[in-house]
Amino acid sequence: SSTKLKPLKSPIPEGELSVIEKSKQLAAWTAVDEHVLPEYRVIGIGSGSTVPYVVERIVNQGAEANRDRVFIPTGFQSKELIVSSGLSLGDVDQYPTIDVTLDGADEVDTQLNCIKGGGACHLREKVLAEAATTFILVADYRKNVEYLGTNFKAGVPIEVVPFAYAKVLQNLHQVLDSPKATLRMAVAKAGPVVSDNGNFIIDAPFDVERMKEPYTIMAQIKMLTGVVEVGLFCHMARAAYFGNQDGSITVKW
Ligand code: ABF
Repeated sequence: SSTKLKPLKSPIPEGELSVIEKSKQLAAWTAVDEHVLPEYRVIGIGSGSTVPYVVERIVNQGAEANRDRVFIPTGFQSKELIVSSGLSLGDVDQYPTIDVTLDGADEVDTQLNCIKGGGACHLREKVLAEAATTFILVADYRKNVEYLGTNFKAGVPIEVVPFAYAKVLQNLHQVLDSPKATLRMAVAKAGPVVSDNGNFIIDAPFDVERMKEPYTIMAQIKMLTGVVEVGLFCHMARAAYFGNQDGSITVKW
């Protein structure tokens, strides 16, 4: 299902934010207004460039509203965002049950399956998504697609233990029909990207037909020995909020 809400008056005067940034902010502000309820005490904060608008809106709820709340990060960037925003930081080992987690996505299909992990944080993101009673996605209009792989061409992010990365690459090339799977390299080829958990990331493109069954792909990859987590989140999100170019909001649920 999906619906288009009436345009929410943009919170920023024209010209101060790009259209994409404004659409991220609209999605984030609307999602917070609808899902970060006054009685919620434990809130999961995801990664990426849309989530700062989530935190901005939560801070706007006021010191009183946030006084007894604790915020759980999905990684180093998310932790820095929580701390720099003056919100109370908690750990998922202290708070294994989370009221609501809000996070970005690289792409979301009509069934709310999504590709996540463009920022190499999908293991902790999936932990917080699973620990949450309600998991909400926020994104700009580019992420709102019918089938995964439509816009996001980098492939499915896969976190692997360094010891097994070559073996997993071989499995992906020769068994799971992803011949272009590659180890994600850091900027300027300084070496492989290393996740917050000390693991490597492989990006595995699949053809659009295969991406119509993301759960099947996720299960096949997850079974490969050495794989820690797959950046396909299937049947986990309660709703997805997309800001549109015209200032309206699309909600999928
Ligand atoms: C994070 O946000 C990652 O899973 C994903 O790669 C990223 C999306 O980034 P952005 O919000 O900047 O589009 O959740």
